[in-house]
Amino acid sequence: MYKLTLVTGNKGKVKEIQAMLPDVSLEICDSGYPEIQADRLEEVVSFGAEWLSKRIEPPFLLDDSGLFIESLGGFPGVYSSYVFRTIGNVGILKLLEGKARNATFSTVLGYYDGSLHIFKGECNGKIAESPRGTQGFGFDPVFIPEGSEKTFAEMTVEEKNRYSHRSMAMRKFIESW
Ligand code: ITT
Repeated sequence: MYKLTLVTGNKGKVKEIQAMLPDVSLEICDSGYPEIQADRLEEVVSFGAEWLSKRIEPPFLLDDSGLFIESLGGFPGVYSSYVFRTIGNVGILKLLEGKARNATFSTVLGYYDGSLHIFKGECNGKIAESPRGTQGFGFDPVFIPEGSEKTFAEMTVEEKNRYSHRSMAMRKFIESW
């Protein structure tokens, strides 16, 4: 069976990525990497991949994602992890009171096999009025993808993979692999 190292400490990402690679044995590396302060997810992934390439055996895959809310000027974006840990979904809903709710979820995957290949996926949608659902992780209870009435947290992994930013980036990666 083909082996691939996935660098993440997020078990939700592992489930979604494994579901799209049924014939691949994923080896999880949860040692992390420095997530630099940058304006774009691509920069975070490039720096992380470069740093990891000196420490772990290629090939490996890493995923940096963020939620970009239009009426908040793209916030939390590259700060999504910090914002989730601090104000969380409830804080996001408070910030959005009386504001437009359009948002985009983005994933940038970096595949490093001696050189770096970047794959980006985006999912447009809106922020729910209140959290709904118990599946998934992170901002899933408050994000409704275009074309659905459900939040990501009301979907199974397979359903979420029909819409999500991560699955779109994964499809691009799989095609090129
Ligand atoms: P890594 O170890 O892979 O870096 P992480 O959880 O720190 O895992 P990110 O920096 O990519 O991941 O994600 C930023 C935040 O956005 C973090 O709080 C995640 O829980 C959340 N997030 C990422 N992808 C998501 C998704 O598909 N659905 C909901 N929340 C997501």
